Amino acid sequence: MSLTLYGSIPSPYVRRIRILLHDVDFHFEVIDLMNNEDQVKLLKISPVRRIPILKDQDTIIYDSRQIYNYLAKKLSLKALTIHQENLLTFIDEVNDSLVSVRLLNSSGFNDIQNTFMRNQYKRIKDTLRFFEKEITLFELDESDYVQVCLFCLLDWIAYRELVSLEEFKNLENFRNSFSSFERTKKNSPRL
Ligand SMILES: N[C@@H](CCC(=O)N[C@@H](CS)C(=O)NCC(=O)O)C(=O)O
Repeated sequence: MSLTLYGSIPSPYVRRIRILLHDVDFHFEVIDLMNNEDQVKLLKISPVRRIPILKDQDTIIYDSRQIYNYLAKKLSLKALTIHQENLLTFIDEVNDSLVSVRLLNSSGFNDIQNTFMRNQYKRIKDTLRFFEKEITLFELDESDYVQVCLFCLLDWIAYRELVSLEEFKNLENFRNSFSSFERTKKNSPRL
């Protein structure tokens, strides 16, 4: 298999693709977003400098959802339904809000009363509350891509200590169960 995945180890967007490719032979090209040389390497492949990026011979794909859709065809996986796409959009929204909050915090903007910050935290909490209920409808399935993405988000939140998950008991149970699968253990950001 001629697949190369470019990405960092802690990124939840990258981890979902690594989990998806659990049974597939691929090259993982580590990009440390904090490293200047890696930033130069990244700029050579993408002007927007976001990861994950997948390269399959002459084909290059720049977004995790597009990567899923590409791999679903290539590997004969199930296409996502509209409902699954919607759940994925909710997961991505929380992920993006947390990436923004983290960047602002590391740039010294810690004022959580600021309108932008307040809006991000509202979105994050309300969507986690939504999934706290929604998850009761899921049957645990390590090959379900939506569950994979939700797990990557929750485990990244826990790893980076971004938001307390204490009030989300169902989500915490889900995260613990998912952590025990072989396909999630080997790409933990804690390794
Ligand atoms: N919509 C993109 C989001 C990817 C994304 O935000 N990746 C983050 C890492 S978690 C990134 O590349 N951040 C670099 C930056 O913001 O400079 C996807 O689904 O692939």
